[in-house]
Amino acid sequence: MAKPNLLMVVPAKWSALWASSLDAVNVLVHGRDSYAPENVDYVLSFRPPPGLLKSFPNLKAAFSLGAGVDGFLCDPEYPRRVPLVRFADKSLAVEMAQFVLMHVLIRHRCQRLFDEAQRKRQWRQMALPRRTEDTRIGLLGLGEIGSFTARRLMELGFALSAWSRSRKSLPGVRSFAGEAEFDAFLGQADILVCLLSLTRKTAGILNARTFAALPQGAFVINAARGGHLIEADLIAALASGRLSGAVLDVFENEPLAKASPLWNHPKITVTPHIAAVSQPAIAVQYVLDGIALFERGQRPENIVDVETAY
Ligand code: NDP
Ligand code: OXD
Repeated sequence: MAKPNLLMVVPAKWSALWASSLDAVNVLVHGRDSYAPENVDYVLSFRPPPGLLKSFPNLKAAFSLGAGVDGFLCDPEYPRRVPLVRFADKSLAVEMAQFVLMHVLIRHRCQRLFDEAQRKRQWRQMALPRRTEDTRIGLLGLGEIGSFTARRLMELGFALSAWSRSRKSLPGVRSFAGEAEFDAFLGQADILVCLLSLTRKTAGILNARTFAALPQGAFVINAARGGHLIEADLIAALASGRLSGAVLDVFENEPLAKASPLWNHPKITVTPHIAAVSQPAIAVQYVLDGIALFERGQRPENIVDVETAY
């Protein structure tokens, strides 16, 4: 039987890694190899050029290199009959939890103050300004990554709540659901962590109205997508003191432009979309396993609902 053709629409460093390790499929690299559109059986990408996928009449499935699939579904011409499989590996949840815990602790333990004191050779002792159990962390999104992160934060003793589309029953996490409970959720979140999928409904959700509903001096971590944040609203909320600081791992335009005011804002920590990076070896296996299932007439887990867009 002929091997299926997998078209990789990925940066060059990825295609080199993958091409050598795939025996079960023929690998085609977009932009490098010539191919007939009707011969493309599967596609792997993070953000394919809009309109590309609809040009493959025999496409059997698309695989996302990331957990978020907004890079596919922002294409208004995405062929909705084609199953879209997302990379929802535990490794992403582990790495994201590490990222969130690190920044929550830097904030909670006032580490930036101690860095400053060290530079000035000051021996500056103090107790935590707020007890851990009184520090309320609000997670926007309690999916695969959000729920794993919530458990790790709870183990450290923080007070946890989460807002999602559907009601959750995760022990120790106060669940808020839907738009009707959004403001109540915000009103008790000292540290707001965005781990939502990016959809039409969640785009721009980190905006002036949201910041105004948080407790005075709240702290914001966005590790989901740049499209969740209205950057100008964040800068205004930091200037007015409504927010005390922010950590941003994701941006509307990546890489972040050299001229962006976010880079050297004194109250913002910028990281280059590294909160949870898909590991090539694990991702290779996820795609091979998924293709094997499709070829046997079965469907893998983690097929995205194109209606809800996550
Ligand atoms: P999931 O699909 O498992 O979870 C998404 C969560 O968002 C769910 O809890 C869902 O609610 C909630 N949600 C979606 N739409 C709404 C809405 N309209 N109102 C309220 N809640 C909503 O995704 P993951 O946890 O796997 O990943 C989350 C995101 O993290 C990804 O989409 C990606 O953007 C980002 N990410 C970022 C990385 C980085 O390196 N910075 C790495 C990996 C992921 P419900 O549970 O009720 O359906
Ligand atoms: C993802 C990402 O969605 O890397 O997995 O951002």
